[in-house]
Amino acid sequence: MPLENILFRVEDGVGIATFNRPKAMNALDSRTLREIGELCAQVEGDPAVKALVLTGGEGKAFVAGADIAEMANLTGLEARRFAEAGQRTLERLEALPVVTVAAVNGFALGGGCELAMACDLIYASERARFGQPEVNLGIIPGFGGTQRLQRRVGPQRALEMILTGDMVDGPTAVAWGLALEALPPEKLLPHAVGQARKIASKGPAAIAAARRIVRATAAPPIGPGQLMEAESFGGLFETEDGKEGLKAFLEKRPAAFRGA
Ligand code: CO8
Repeated sequence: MPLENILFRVEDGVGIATFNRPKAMNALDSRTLREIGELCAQVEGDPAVKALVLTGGEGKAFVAGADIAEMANLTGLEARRFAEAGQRTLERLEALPVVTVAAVNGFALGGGCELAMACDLIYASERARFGQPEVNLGIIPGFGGTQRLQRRVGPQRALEMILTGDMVDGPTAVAWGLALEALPPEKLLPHAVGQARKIASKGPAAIAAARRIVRATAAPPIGPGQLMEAESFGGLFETEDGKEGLKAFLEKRPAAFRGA
């Protein structure tokens, strides 16, 4: 499958994947999700790629979430399947044999924040905005956000972000442990690629072992939580509020939730 919504190049052993769907703020539609799978296949199959950096380039967005236009008319079952497909894709990204680095240049919202959190290391631009704004749409995170966010920032902060839908800037993300550093925009990608290149220069078996051990022991597995997340995510698409929230975004008006 040719990559259209992701530009991919390899420089000195570091793969640089740039999301490139500017008309929708790099939102993840099902094609882009499949392209992330294809990107993983390319990295898995190419020993010349020793590290992977994900970025939204110089635009306003890293990735502004799952594609709301595509989600708006899904049934509960279809929404659950879409959430599961996203969860599997991010698990595959997380399981890549090489280190993964997110260079978050701008909006990393919903599925975009979840995508960044599936990477080993997150560096942010001072202009970055992280958030899980799904409640504004009458739904919840569906690509593992209820699980990975609390493992990064602790359950209380995660709950605050998920319940308010508020965005946080790069420096705040650093203060909370969501990102490692907040850099001036022009320094972000060079820094992220530099760190990736440094790691890529070490022994691959040592890097793989360290990643495996830290991952396996840092926190309980996310599988059971992701199952609950996908079930609830699908269920919310059957509610009036879920339908209203998604429709309101597309109609550029505030949602009128009724508790139904
Ligand atoms: N999906 C589709 N289109 C989008 C999205 C998105 N997530 N985000 C932005 N766009 C589009 C806008 O509709 C707009 O299109 P158009 O020009 O045709 O009107 C264009 O991008 C530019 O957006 P704005 O005009 O809104 O630009 P602003 O600079 O005013 O605002 C924001 C930028 C803050 C990023 C704003 O666009 C926004 O709030 N976007 C939505 C963010 C959001 O709610 N993300 C979460 C989505 S839900 C999710 O990710 C759940 C993950 C699990 C999914 C499981 C699948 C079933």
